[in-house]
Amino acid sequence: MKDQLLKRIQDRTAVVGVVGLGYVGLPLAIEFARAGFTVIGYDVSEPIVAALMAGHSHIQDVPSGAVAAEVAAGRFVATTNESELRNCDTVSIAVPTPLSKTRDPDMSFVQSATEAIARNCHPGMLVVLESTTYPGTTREVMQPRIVEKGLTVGKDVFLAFSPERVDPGNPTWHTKNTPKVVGGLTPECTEVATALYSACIDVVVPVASAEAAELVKLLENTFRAVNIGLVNEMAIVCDKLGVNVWEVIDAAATKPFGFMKFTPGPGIGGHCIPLDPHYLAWKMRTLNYKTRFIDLASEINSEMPEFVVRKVARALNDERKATNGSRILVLGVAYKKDIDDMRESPALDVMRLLEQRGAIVSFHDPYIPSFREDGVIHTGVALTREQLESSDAVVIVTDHSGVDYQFVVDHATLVVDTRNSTLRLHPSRARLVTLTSHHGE
Ligand code: SAJ
Repeated sequence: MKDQLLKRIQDRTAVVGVVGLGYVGLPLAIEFARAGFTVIGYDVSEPIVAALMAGHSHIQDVPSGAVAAEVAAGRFVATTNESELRNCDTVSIAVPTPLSKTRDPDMSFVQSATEAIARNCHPGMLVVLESTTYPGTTREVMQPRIVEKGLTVGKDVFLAFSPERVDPGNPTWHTKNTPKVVGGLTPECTEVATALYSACIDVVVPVASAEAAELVKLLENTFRAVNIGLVNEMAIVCDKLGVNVWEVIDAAATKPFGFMKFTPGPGIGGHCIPLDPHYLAWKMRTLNYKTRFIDLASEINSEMPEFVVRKVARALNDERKATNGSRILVLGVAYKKDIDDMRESPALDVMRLLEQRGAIVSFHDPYIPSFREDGVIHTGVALTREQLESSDAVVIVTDHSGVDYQFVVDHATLVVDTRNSTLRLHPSRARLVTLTSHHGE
């Protein structure tokens, strides 16, 4: 079975399946199609499937032209019909792995995808899980469903984990040129999965097991969460000492070795960094171990929105204004610069906390004209001179590149800058407050 599948991968006659056509699955499907495979993309969303078949991409990093080209060439088909998976020789799963409100893994999407594949799997199939999850998922959650069909892993069916490393909006690193780690449940599984990804990704890095591959991803993202927590704590330290944290970090970053720059901010957002480390923390709790770095980083990162709101309140107070009743414009609400994604954005916390203190909050984000939260549609305002002049404070929460910050500081009266976007501007009308402008309470 293994040799037959390897040959079909080699000569591109293997039919490649991708389950979940989001910011991970769609770029991957397009790369497989470009490598010459026939690709079947399965998603539960009718609108997404219909749009893709009409040549429209819903993912910022995937141009519609790229989708249209592969659809027109007959190399990419999107479908909501799970029985199409029966025609696939390989299936890569890229579905969400959110956390529940109690910070426990929500494996429902992975389980549904696994069930769909189990109903349609056949001897000779390779299944690769890409969704970020706790170590052991591939072996403990997926394997039992697949082998129920009487298939033997490593012999007539192959199971592996390969973490996604998509960095939305990154102009340099894309699916094809970002090294891909692969770890199988058996050496044969690793071999087959390595052959598949080597067909469309420049560098593939096999590791000894699925658990190792699962942990690689969690180390990568825990590394980020912990280091962001460190610089956020440094911002609190600098605030209390009256030192500019950005100057300290930029000067530390001149060290040519042994240092990596991270920047403080209003908290962390996105579907990865705030969540992924909790998958590891959860798993280790089941083994009676407390992952203290993860918990501490999460604690500090989660308190940054409150830190920002206290900073705003303090700055208004300096002008004998209460937050209560003040008109506050939040500038940039996406979870990070130059993208249109709101998931877990700290801006949502900042706006909610300001409103809880009685502020009248509006927002402007060039990437997000409006967003829905808890069933309510929030619509942004235009960044006009009147809007700025009528605001008691403007809070820069996400530092999109395309915003004219000089225009902002020329017309606002007070600007609280949580991202160091106003560093090199000309002197202006507005009073500028940064994360560490005041001596802390
Ligand atoms: N952030 C900071 N300070 C920093 C870096 C980030 O406050 O120094 C904040 C950002 O504003 C954002 C959050 O942290 O709210 C996450 O930012 P991120 O840069 O980690 O970006 P993500 O979550 O979109 O994507 C990350 C990937 N990013 C990078 O490596 C730069 C990568 O870790 C993963 O491929 C991806 O998560 C994922 O899918 O796991």
